[in-house]
Amino acid sequence: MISHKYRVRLPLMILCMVALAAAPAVAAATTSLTVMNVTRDGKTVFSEQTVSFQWMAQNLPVLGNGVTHYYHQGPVMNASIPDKWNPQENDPVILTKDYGAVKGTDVKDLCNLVGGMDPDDLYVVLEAPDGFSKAFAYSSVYTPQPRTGPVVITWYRADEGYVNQSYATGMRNVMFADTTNNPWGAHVFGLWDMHEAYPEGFWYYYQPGLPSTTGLSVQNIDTVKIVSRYPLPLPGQSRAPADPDNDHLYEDLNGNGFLDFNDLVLLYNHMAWVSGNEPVSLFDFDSSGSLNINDVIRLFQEL
Ligand SMILES: [Ca+2]
Ligand SMILES: [Ca+2]
Ligand SMILES: [Ca+2]
Repeated sequence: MISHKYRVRLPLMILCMVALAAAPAVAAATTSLTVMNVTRDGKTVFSEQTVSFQWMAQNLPVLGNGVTHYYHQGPVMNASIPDKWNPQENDPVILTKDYGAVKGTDVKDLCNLVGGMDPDDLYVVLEAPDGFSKAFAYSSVYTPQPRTGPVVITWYRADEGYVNQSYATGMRNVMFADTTNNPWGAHVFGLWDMHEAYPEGFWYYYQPGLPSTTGLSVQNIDTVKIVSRYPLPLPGQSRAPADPDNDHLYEDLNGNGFLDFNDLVLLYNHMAWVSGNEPVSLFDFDSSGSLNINDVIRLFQEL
């Protein structure tokens, strides 16, 4: 027998549950990051570490003072500005792209938790759980020019608090650019800053002909991935070794898509080079900890 009280409340509860189920998914702030160093195909992780934003705040240099505002520049829609790169950095709409008085951690310091990045590594990718991601060159992360500033993963915004409070778009990367060369003396990562300081392959366009640096800011980041240069193409090869069966061993040494006899010949002929230039774990087919003829024999048995 349902009491009077429940007769009233049950339909209300059901109504609430239906309303909740129908509500659109709202992205939630992320409060921890996994930093990884991976193979060039992304299939194999060399090292990884997961850190909370609190740990980052306590153990790594904090960038931002919670007072200074940082801005990016969106696409120039203003018809009175014909040069869509806007080298003068003076489109008034810039001032509406205020990412707040943020604090955060330099992506470089995060990369260094897993051994750091080398200039020859391919890039760093910042990823969100919804699949959105953006890639950054070594130079943008490790040797940024003042006009772009460091790539900072922010976990605090003065008007919203921390990412476990109301900073719902965090953790978010914001570039802490200097105040050149806009008319307001604001910290703006402008379109021309990107053009002059970032390699062309890392420029972002809102649509063809309309560059944008707001598009380089990823919300709700949960992964920082160094995509390394490894494995390297073997001497005389144009393609990098591959792992067709996804077991983290790279038996396709010539990178033609499958294991063939030429892969054995390559490993046999270049064993010393592979030992000296590649991460040995990728080619240690007999799990002995080093490379020798037994790895070639093991590969032969897989043919
Ligand atoms: Ca600027
Ligand atoms: Ca494999
Ligand atoms: Ca092959």
